[in-house]
Amino acid sequence: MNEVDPAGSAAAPRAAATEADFATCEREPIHQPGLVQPFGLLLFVSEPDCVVLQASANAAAMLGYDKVVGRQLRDLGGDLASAILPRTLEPLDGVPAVLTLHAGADNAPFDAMLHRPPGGGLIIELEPALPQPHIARQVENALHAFLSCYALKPLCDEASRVFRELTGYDRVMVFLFAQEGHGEVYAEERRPDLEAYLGNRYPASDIPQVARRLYVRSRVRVTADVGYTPVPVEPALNPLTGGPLDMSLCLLRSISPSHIQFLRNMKVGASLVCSILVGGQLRGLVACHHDSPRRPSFALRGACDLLAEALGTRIAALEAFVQSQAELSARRLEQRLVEAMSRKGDWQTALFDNPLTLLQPIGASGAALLFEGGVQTAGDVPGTDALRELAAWLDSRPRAGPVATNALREVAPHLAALTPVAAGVLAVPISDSPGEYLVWFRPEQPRTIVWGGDPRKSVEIQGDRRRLMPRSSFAKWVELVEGSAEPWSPAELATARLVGDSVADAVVQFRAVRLLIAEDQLAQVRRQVAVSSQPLVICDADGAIGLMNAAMERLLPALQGARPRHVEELARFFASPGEVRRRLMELIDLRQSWSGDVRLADDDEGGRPVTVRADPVVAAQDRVLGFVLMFNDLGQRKAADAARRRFQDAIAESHRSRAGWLDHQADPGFQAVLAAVVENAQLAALEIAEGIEIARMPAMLESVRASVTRTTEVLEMLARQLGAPKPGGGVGAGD
Ligand code: BLA
Repeated sequence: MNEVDPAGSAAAPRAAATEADFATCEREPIHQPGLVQPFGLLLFVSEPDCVVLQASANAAAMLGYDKVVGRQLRDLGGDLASAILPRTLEPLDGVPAVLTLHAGADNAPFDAMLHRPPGGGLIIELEPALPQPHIARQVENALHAFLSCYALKPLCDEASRVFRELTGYDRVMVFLFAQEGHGEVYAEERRPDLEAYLGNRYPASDIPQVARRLYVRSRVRVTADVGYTPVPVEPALNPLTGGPLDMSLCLLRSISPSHIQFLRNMKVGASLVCSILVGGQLRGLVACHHDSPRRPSFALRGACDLLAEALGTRIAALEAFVQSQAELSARRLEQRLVEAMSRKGDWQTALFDNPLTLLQPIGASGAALLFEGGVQTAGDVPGTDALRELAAWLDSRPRAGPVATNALREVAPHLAALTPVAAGVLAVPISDSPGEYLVWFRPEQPRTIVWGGDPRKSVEIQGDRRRLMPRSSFAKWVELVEGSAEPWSPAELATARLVGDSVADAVVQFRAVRLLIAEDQLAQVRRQVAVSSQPLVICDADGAIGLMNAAMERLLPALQGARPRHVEELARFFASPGEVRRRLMELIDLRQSWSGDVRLADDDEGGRPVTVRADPVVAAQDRVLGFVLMFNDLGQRKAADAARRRFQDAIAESHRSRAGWLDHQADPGFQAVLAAVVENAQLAALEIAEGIEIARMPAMLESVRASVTRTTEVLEMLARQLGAPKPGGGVGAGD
């Protein structure tokens, strides 16, 4: 899990051991010690002729001969050769074959194991036969018991109980490795008078990596008598390979002296240890210790092998279950995000309206979303400024999936003040933009760690040499760990990653939708601006013209299709280009607004006057988005004003000249009609002046004026034709 910060190991002891000390341990070729334990004998024979090439020094005596090396297998008594021969058809390179046979001068019963080491030949291990206990029933019950455990702790408790009942050893420990390498006695069953090791932690160096690698292949190890004297294999070298015999899969392999020393220091007389493999990886050991020497039968070893295998499988199943639960809760959250997005276009409240769904799957006490400069939080979190500092720190790190630590101050000392609420930080990026994260928090939890002996004391100085030595004191050594939170589990990390992925998807979707909406709005506004009668130029922060509307193009007939690209290019269309350019430069470079009168450079019309209003458009944080330049054709305005004046004059005039006569001579009916006509015309003129484009105003007013004049003339003509006024009569009224 390389994206996970090594700060997870905050609780590892500052062991005085150096790399070099560990290297010495790691270099020991424990799989080819050239020695066996004396509770059995080893023969290494050639194939297919089955001549003994190497043998443990105790072999001849145990079989009752002078010597065995160089002899045919069939000359070594009993049914040794005939029992073994049929089994040699099997590959025997991964799992040894187990059989019972008779051998030696006395035709004695032996339990035998048979396998092929790398480089060829057959290794035969013989142990004086032991009565085989009937344990099938017990094993079956144990398997059922494992299957009814739904959490790791009860499962391991059950395992230690089952192993102790089955093996009868004084102490059984389920020893689990942490990701950082150290191990912990996670479950224990022991003789009541023995000191408890439950909960003790042991540094990684107590079980070197070479041993851990070996234990993946050889699943059961027996130390029948810790006080044994190792027996050499003779001759020392394997004639087929020229090197020491590879005894990786030998049950009789002599155990490393370092570990024997360890067991002696621990006052252990015998051990039986099984590997716990989860998904092919060594996750821990079931270690059975006995006060006095003890040799387990083949059947018992087989049963232990099987149960350890079942234990590993059950752990894998439980972890898969936890994982699938985590995935389920992440999926539920995703579902809510998707729903909220499509219903309200808002995914953020979906995350925060029910904080438990965000916090519980990760086991966090607080969470914060940092998105587009905003901060949303749930539960216990640091303050907003601190969150931004945290985001800046996250930004400064390589971007590769989640960042997790359970001791923030160790990886980011400048954030040490956050320790009480945020010693544990688990952050997932939710976009490729800096500062955008979903972060979970855990508070500091001062803890005591009980080490099974001072973890720093495994180094001994011998003369001028430092050596890593098996511990001699197992007295509990308590370490107080501060500044750290409960570490994030692999399942929690996986869930966080899933939730982060969902949120990242929502963010992308959200932004895509927003882009569509913005583009639509932009197009709409662009259309509106484009058809506006107000001449207008819009340019970006550098002065590049983004939009010049049709009214502007009409204002500048000199353009003739040559569209200026930069706002400064507009200067040449004005009568005083130098002045205009200076104003435009001040606008773009200094953000100086400009409003004033200028003249256009079209000399045929003698330079129409226009007004200019040019302003920068400033967004948040003084960022200039661009500039808007609006023009007003003073020529048009002046023409319109003149038209309006002409209109008023004309109306007044026609009223004076005609109405004079009408007023005095005409029928009062005609007078009322004339008043209505004038009023109507004036109203029309008002509407025209307010409502229509300034350029068209003079013509419209002129037409209204003309029609009023005509109406007045017609009226007067009518009045005159009708001759003398009819007293009290109206226009055609009543007839
Ligand atoms: C092996 N060390 C082991 C094994 C255990 C431990 C369980 C595996 C033994 C087996 O599978 O048979 C350690 N046993 C423990 C611990 C407890 C326990 C911690 O019961 C606690 C209750 N050991 C050291 C040092 C070195 C070392 C300092 O302490 C190195 C110099 C070496 N340990 C070491 C080696 C082996 C080992 C080399 C492999 C033994 C072998 O399989 O040959």
